[in-house]
Amino acid sequence: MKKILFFNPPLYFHQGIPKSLDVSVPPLGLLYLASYINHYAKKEFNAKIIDIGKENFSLKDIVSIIKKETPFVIGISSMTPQLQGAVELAKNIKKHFPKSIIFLGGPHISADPDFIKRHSKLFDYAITGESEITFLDSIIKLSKNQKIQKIQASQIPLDLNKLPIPDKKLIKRHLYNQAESMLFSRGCPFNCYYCSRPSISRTIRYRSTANLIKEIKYCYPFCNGKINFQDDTFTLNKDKVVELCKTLIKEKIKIFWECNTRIDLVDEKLLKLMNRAGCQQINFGIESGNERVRKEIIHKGLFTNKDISKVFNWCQKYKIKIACYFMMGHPTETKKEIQDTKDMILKSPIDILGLSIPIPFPGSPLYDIAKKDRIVSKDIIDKFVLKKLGEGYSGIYPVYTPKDSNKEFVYSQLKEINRKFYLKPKIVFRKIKEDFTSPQRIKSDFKDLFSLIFRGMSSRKPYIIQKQK
Ligand code: B12
Ligand code: SF4
Repeated sequence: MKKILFFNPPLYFHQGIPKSLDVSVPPLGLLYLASYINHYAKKEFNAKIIDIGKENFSLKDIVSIIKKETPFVIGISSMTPQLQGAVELAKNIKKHFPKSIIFLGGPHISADPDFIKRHSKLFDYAITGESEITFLDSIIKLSKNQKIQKIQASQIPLDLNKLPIPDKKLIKRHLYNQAESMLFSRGCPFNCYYCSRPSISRTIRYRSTANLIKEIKYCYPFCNGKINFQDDTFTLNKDKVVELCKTLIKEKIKIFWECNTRIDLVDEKLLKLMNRAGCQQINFGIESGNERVRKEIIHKGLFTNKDISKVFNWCQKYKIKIACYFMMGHPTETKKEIQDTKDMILKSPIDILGLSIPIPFPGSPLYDIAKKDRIVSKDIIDKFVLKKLGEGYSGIYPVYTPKDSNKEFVYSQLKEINRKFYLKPKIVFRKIKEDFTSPQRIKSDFKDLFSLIFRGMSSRKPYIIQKQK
């Protein structure tokens, strides 16, 4: 039996010690990959997952793990922000085990396939996109001494029902949030200008309601019915959502869930039904309070500010918490347009706010704009990876800010909005109430709240204003 070892790297290692964002969401992509191998090739392979940041493994610990496990193949997953960690990990493995076979996969390589050419000594192979089928096919070929290409584009799984349910025994489940991460669909057909995600997969596919319900039942004991749907746009196919909600209600499956979607992809009837089926929170990507910016720059649907208020009213009516993502500093955005975003955030009944500044990731249209505006150089990724910009990601990797409003202005606005938002009595009372029902959160919530009020930034996102290099 050949072992396959998957690693989720931290953001970076500092003197061999992993440094991660304070996150508590399991690596779902790796869970899918490992479960697929263990299901379809259980006689030939045994796949395991090591979440380095979560388990706090140093580079030294990793050498011991590899010595013990003697994997046939190693798979490293990486988003762009994790690249320093991924590269240091691969370097360390190659130094101690020069004959090891390392694959790179995940969001970064999918958006920037040329990366593998520039780092071919560290990574033997790379696969872009959703890789369950292509990765298994590749390790089977390698185990038969057949050749495979250095970089391959995945054959994406078209029938999601054929993917086994992610096996939670592959991770230390208790280390993560209680709410279970789940997917009803995969693929994103949209073109939001700041996003590189469609390079993983564009074709939209849903699994059957019965297949999803099987996973909900399997996970129920460890998540207590709390589910976070990680789909990019959960209500893209309203009929599928209606079918799911009706089944949950009919079968009396009491779950408490949240999902991501867009303002123009919900209506009153749907929200009412979703809430009856246990939906407690919707995360809306709004990104700007100004209609010109949304229409001309962001390309995230053609909803108006009136549509936004209408949807907020329905959410309040059906007691669904409103979480919103906004960004400030879009290309061509003026100070007046930033003010529109500020007004929308502070005057709307938003319960949870995610406010950030656009980050030019390779594979996104913003990356090309940022190159043209000389905010990023052609070799930004390699400089970032080799820590030439500094160690870590927040405050190190460049953010985009438009000519009209400089970086200091955008950050000062961001801090002011965060402070005003988190000092709203409604928000403070809700936090206190939530902490009473879940006391283990008190320490981190208060640390975060203080940080938001005094620094204007979450303690989880330690942005520093730094000169662009
Ligand atoms: C859940 C989630 C998170 C979770 C953590 C996820 C985790 N532990 O893995 C949290 C909330 C912590 C998070 C944080 C962030 N996230 Co996030 N996140 C997601 C989200 C919504 C779902 C991920 C998921 O489960 N996908 C489903 C699985 C099936 O897909 P997958 O992970 O891509 O895996 C498949 C393939 O990529 C491939 N694959 C993956 N790994 C490997 C490894 C090998 C060896 C191979 C061969 C293949 C392979 O096969 C997998 C199975 O099909 C995605 C959006 C999305 N739809 O993917 C964004 C996404 C991954 N996040 C993104 C970003 C930007 C962030 C943040 C930087 C945001 C921020 N500004 O702070 C932070 C950074 C966190 C960090 N550690 O550095 C971007 C990444 C863009 C990029 N270029 O890297 C995405 C794509 C969102 C977007 N719309 O752009 N995120
Ligand atoms: S931000 Fe836009 S393009 Fe990116 S995943 Fe979400 S909907 Fe798709």
